[in-house]
Amino acid sequence: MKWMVFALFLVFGLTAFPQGKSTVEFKAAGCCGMCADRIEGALDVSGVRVAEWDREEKAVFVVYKPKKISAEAIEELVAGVGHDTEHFLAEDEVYASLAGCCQYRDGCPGCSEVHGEEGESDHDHPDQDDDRKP
Ligand SMILES: [Cu+2]
Repeated sequence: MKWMVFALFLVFGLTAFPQGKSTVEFKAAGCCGMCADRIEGALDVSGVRVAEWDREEKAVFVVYKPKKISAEAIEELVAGVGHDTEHFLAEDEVYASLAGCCQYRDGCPGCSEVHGEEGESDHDHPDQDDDRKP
């Protein structure tokens, strides 16, 4: 009898993500907290439940509804605001419009001066990142 309870528990544990949610994680280039805001902002769309960009890992973790949006489309959204991902490259024009400290292709040149060592959140640039999706 005990094993049955355990088995049931296991089954329910595995289906703890109801309503057909999926997760995806992919690399996305970026530098700082502004990049995080930009990337996460781009993923503030219908079908995406959770979007988090990890600055250390340079990776985006996303919880989404596969019925509404595909993992591919999610990556494209990130590339669309200027951040290269595993499978999509941002357009040069969009990339060029990123704030100086977000120029990750040049090794994030402005980051150390602008943000210091740990200054992730206490910087505020003029609104240069209004290139988000409507
Ligand atoms: Cu940045």
